[in-house]
Amino acid sequence: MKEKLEQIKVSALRSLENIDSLPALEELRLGLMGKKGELTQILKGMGALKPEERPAAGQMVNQARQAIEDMLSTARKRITRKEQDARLAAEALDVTMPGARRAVGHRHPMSIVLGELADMFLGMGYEIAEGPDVETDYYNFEALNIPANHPAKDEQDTFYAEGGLVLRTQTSSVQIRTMERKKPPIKIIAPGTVYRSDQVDATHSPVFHQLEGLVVDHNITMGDLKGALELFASELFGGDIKTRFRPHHFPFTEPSAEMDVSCFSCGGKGCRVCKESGWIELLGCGMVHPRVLEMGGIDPVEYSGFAFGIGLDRIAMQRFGISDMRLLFENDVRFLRQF
Ligand code: 2NM
Repeated sequence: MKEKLEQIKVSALRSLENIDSLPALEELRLGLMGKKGELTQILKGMGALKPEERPAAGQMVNQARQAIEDMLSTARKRITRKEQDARLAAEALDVTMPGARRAVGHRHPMSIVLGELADMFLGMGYEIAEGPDVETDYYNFEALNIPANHPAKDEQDTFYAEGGLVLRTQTSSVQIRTMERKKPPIKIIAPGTVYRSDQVDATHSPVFHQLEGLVVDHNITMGDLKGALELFASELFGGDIKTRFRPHHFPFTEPSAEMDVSCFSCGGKGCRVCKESGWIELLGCGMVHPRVLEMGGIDPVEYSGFAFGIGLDRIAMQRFGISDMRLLFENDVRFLRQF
């Protein structure tokens, strides 16, 4: 029996060397000390011994069991420690690593340009006015002295919505609404989205952006208009820029003009950018038509005013070297990320 017990111990020790999980350890324990375990069998077999042999045999079995329990306990500690080490290694966190960068959005080039221009006018004392994109025929056309038979009202040019409403074709409706609400002095800009039923190509889009301005007070003259817009042009393009005013026609201003700036690409000598003319058209302007003042509730005998309108999309394209206007509206993040 002594040999048998010794053999069980040696074999258990050997098995333990290859065990590295708790379930496998439990399986080994049951094989030794469970109901049908080897040690249990030996204990059961003690009944067959002579009474005088039993105390010594019992002591031997108990010693063997104690030894095996110690071995199992040592192995259990080793396996638990190893499993814990593995888990800690897997969950290890290097707190000195840089964190995952949060994606930061970019400002749209249109917003950048609009913000810069708005800042220039705010610096000259203008306030920002806003109004609805969907307008009545009255505010979009009639109050601006655009007669019923005017070609701009054609369905080819204007988007008509139900109930005689239109998508505003310019932001001038905002100026009329402001005149109705406020007594002069009025000094506002109205930036915003406008809509015209244009064929889409690299330089035309049915959705584009304008910044219009309106100044109404006593004794406002064409000199005030020129001073304000020349100052604006030199802020936008730098002090060396030259300007010129060409006569033009708009229904809502009289007289009307377009303002050109000397070509910022060639300095006025003539190049492809300015189509060899040395000049680039920047904006439309004029003295507010007396009838328009009147429809805004302002007495044209007491007051006068000037107004202007600038297309923002072309300025953004020039400013950032964008060759196709459609890029401004597609909102492709590969494009937008560049600003
Ligand atoms: C332009 C050109 C000239 C303009 C006129 C008005 C209003 F409402 F006061 F009559 N607002 N904006 C105007 C004048 C707009 O855009 C090229």
